[in-house]
Amino acid sequence: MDSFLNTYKRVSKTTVTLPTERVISYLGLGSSIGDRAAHLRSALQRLNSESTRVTALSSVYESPHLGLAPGDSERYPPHLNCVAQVETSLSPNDLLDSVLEIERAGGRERAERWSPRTIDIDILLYGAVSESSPRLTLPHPGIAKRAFVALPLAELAPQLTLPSGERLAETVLSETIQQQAIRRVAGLALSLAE
Ligand code: A4P
Ligand code: MG
Repeated sequence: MDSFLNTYKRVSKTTVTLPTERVISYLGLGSSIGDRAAHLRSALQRLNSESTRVTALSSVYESPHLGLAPGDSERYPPHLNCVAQVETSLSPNDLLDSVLEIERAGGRERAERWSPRTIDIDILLYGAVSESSPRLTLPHPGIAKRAFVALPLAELAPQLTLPSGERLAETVLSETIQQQAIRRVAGLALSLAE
């Protein structure tokens, strides 16, 4: 019954309902300060709503802050990252509003770009949508350059083809990805049940 209710959007107080088209989207989550695993869990629980169902989760990965300048390792602690597959009835812009709100609820403060964060959520892919506006670029331009995105995403969708024409399963074998220091955190499985 729950899944039936989630598939149909009530449009009036009468019994009229319309099917809601849902799009598969992949979100990259990251946390680098405080109880990082707890920040990821809270964000996933907030994400999992009537409009946006979390349908699959990758493993959790730990890696040093990418873009670290020499001597900055204390200021920029290592991140935990994961990827969530969601099915959403929101438009790309509404999904961005929703993830920005979840970042705010998770204590995210924006100081400078790339600053340490309790929770960061990027929209990696939204169906097959390809667009670029000052507010939103889809697919996210960092997928093929960042091991902390490409590895967890490839767990969930190795068959995905990036705008370059490359399949994700090949991307993860590239030198760019393979040379980055990163580890899968064994024994830290995220689930919505907690
Ligand atoms: N924006 C545009 N496209 C998107 C999209 N596809 N998804 C805009 C989400 N947002 C998108 O983001 C700034 C603005 O980007 C948003 O308001 C939205 O309008 P932000 O989250 O405020 O800024 P940011 O995260 O500091 O910068 P940015 O460019 O998003 O950086 P990233 O890509 O998040 O990278 N190292 C490790 N190991 N793990 C990490 O997670 N993250 C970063 C930051 C650097 N190094 C890291 C990690
Ligand atoms: Mg971000």
